[in-house]
Amino acid sequence: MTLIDSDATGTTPTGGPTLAQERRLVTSLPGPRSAEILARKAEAVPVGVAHTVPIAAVAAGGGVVLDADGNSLIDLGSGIAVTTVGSAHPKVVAAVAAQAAQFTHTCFMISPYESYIEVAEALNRLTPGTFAKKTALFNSGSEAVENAVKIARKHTGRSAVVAFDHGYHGRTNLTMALTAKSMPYKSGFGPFAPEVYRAPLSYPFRDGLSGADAAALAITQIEKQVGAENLAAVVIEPIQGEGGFIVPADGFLPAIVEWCRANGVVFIADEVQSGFARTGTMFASEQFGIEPDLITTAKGIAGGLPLAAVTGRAEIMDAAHAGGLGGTYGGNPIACAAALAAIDAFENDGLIERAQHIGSILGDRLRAMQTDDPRIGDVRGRGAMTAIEFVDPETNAPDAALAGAVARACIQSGVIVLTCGTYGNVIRFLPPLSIGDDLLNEGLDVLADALAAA
Ligand code: PLZ
Repeated sequence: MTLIDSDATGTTPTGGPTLAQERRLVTSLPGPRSAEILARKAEAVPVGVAHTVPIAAVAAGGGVVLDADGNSLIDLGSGIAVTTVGSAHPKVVAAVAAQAAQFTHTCFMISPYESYIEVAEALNRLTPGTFAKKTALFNSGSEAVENAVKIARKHTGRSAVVAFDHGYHGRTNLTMALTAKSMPYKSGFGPFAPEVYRAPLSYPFRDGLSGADAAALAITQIEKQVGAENLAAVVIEPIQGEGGFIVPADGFLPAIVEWCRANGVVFIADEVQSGFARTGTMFASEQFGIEPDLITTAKGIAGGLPLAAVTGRAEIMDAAHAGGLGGTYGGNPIACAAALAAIDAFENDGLIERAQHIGSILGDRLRAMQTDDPRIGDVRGRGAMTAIEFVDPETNAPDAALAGAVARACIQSGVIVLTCGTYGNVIRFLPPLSIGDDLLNEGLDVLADALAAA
């Protein structure tokens, strides 16, 4: 496993400084240097751009993030599921440096270059479904989702779009409309894009429904409140990210896909968070036996560089007229070089197996904690995308205060964890696949201590 060995040392291919793979706190957080930088942040950056870990990062790699005071934190967040191959994967670092020396930009809509086409070919090959596919590249997950909706509308000649309860699709105007949660994503930022409708999701821990029953409920609501003949697309995360790592009951997603096919509705899987080996398969859709018409990707695609994609059936992707899709930076050559290096790592460094292995450590340890502590109501997710939902053991009511307290305690002890969920009562684990087992286990030890103390 070359990736783990080389990246876990933190050694750069050019022989740069090594990052010790350890949790090390030399100050309380923030330390004095970070505090100084964060004070400048408060002066220079608007409050809307908030942060959860009170440090200023100066380096990251393997399974750690180093701050300006020399603290080394265990990374169980990957910058929200982005640095899946690691924060400084040697192949990515080398590809970025080489491409930057060659050219940084021409604009693919002006002078195309091969690396964009290679990324498109790789995504057409790697995404579920053996049908003919095409791919367009963008800069962010939100932009990919926006463009998937544009393509679906042009293809169908219809305008309505259905998203689901707890869904998260971005912060732009259309994707805010698609996103379910008001605070902090939407509140005060309307009016939102029209013709967006919401359907109930399968949420096994809370609705107790079979996949088939949950799908029937959603489909009836869509038929009655929207009408299939008006509907361009259904947009859904196969496993929800920000919404709480909700894994739908078996059969839910296939039933929705089948209904979409029967009604000429484009099924869009938003795999921005769940894609690229994170769940123990290249894409989460594979685990539910579905072949989306369109699939949106970003985050893990390019080892930390901003890149996103819409991949899907060639005849749908080609519905948009020439010049109808694009953007100045979409498929930037440095981001494409990084993506090709990351995809090489996903395919050749055993990262899918690594995600499965990390998932088994997370699952075993978190379920053991749940057995001892009824405040953990649910352990769910797949692979290196696993979470725990905190509840009041008597009533199952969401316990956001506990999730927040445990997350803050972990961070203060040098372990980066993220919360999520509509009710804010979920702690999610998204470690880079370059983290070592020891470090991951140490992170979970810290979690167990934080939980016991809370
Ligand atoms: N679709 C499924 O998870 C981004 C955003 C966090 P962008 N999720 C993290 C935050 O507070 O902004 C995301 C996602 C899914 C779309 C997006 C949007 O991707 O690259 O952030 O635009």
